[in-house]
Amino acid sequence: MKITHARLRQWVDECAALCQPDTIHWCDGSEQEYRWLVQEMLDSGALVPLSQEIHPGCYLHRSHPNDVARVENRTFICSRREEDAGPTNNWMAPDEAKSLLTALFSGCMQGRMMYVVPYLMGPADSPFARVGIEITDSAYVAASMRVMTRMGDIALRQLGEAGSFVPGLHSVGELDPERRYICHFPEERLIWSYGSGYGGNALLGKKTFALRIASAIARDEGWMAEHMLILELSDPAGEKTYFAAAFPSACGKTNLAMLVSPLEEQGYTVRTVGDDIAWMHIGDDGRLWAVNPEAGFFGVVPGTSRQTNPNAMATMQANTIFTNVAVSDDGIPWWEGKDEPPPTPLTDWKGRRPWSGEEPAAHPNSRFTAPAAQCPSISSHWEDVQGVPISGIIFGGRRAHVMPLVVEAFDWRHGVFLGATMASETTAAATGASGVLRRDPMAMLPFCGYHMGDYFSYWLKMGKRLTNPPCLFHVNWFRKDEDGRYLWPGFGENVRALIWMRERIAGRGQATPTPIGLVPAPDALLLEGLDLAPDALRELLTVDAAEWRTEANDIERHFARFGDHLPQALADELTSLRVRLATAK
Ligand code: GTP
Ligand code: SPV
Ligand code: MN
Repeated sequence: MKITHARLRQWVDECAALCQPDTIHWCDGSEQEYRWLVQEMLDSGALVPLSQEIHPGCYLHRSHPNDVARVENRTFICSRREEDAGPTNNWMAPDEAKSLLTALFSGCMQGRMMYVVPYLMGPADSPFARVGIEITDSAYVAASMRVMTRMGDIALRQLGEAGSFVPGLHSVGELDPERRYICHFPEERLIWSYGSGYGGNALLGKKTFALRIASAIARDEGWMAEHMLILELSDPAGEKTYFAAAFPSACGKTNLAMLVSPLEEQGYTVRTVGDDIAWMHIGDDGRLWAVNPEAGFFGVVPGTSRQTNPNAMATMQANTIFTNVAVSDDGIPWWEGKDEPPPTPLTDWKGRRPWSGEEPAAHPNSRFTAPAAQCPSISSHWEDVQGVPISGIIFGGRRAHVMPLVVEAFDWRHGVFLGATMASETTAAATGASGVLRRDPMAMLPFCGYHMGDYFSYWLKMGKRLTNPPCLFHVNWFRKDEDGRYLWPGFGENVRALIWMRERIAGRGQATPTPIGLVPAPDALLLEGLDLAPDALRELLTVDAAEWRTEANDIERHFARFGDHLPQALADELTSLRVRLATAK
């Protein structure tokens, strides 16, 4: 396709002059091109074929062992003013970032190919879709972008001769962790990423554009870019309710979006609209309408089985790039939590054969990259150009204690407080220690492209603009008993919490007020067919006032970080919580 967009051509020329690739390839997004990319990687060893009989079109990629997750400490918001990045982001002055990375990018593609990857975030022809262009020297990134986005000519057509696009320059560099920088220039709507080939660091449509840059664009334009799955719940009357849910990385979004309802016979089914990111706009009806900007899933593999997530298993059966899983001699991928025991001999994610058994065989953040259209539970509305109308927003985290199974906010403002004070144990999705409890507001701590305090204000403002706002909730599938066992079975059974939320939205379900919000009244949860000890249920719904008084103190410290950017309304919510707790048992 002829490139008629002058600024695009100019930017590509500038990047080529800087990086000095041997050749430049403009990706058209065709099947034939994808096959060529795969062949190049098979030849170079970047991909290993899996059993083409059992897993047609499936390959294994082993990333560099020092490059297996997002790097939050190497991720920067390069706004002109440091204050605009806020206390939760790393900041670097734009000039400093530009000169530092210009030196790194200089000549970095010598002897290599530069791929120009045009891509569309959002359904084709949607008024909410946006164009990005990623320049990369990684065939793995180019191939992954074809799965994860609508890539190639389709994006160039949408761009036309003068449309706007978000440019992103990426090089794997020398994969030196000390020379790894993921830089965002929110005012310029520009991304520069150097030194990583992994996931959210390198597939620039995802976290860097669709969340960090898009959150800044959305604030300026009156919409929302959120780290949320989107799902469709059908009830026995055939009515559909759409939920968006924000859980931190590796805390259950993909699983909830794809859940198989144990209550299908009773008429409750779930369909998938998106598993990671929601772009939401206010409709003429005063409701919030969400599109999934992505076209594929970059999902966590460990823990996925026919038992826990059969839809994900079916999705990754074919045409999937696996990253950092283990593999048997006959090309069958394996990971911790798969239904079958490990085959022997097994080659671990680092390529060591046989697997010693001392460390996990698959990396805890190993992933599958697969087209969304392959998901058996994909909703017939997943590519609707106007999106789907959201009736419930769910926040959630991974908390062994304190937080009940499900809570409904008293109103929007209180719901924003629940989101702003969310906490969760860290996971392998980012480098650093796992299992450390941290506040992760709206699951956006690593992804908000501007000051988090201003982001809270923006949420409050959106609530005022929505004449028909969604109800807000908080869930926790991960509460544990004294012996460290999960109290709640999770996965498909989570539909029971969704059904209660759906009933609340419809003005029917029964709730009991607690100091922290409304929990299901005794017997309000549909538990038919579930073998759950009455004690476990009681504990799952317990709000312990003493624990929560300690929690309130921690929330005060959390809020203190935001200084005078903290909206007064949220400080008032904390005061109200303390008042309610003071009179509680
Ligand atoms: P990102 O892709 O990093 O954003 O993660 P995610 O939020 O989509 O998380 P995902 O659904 O991939 O789940 C992460 C891990 O949590 C997997 O190992 C799942 O098996 C596990 N998990 C998901 N849902 C549940 C649940 O309801 N209960 C329990 N116990 N584990 C769960
Ligand atoms: C996450 O960490 O939230 C992910 C994976 O979805 S990554 O694309 O690497 O950010
Ligand atoms: Mn995610």
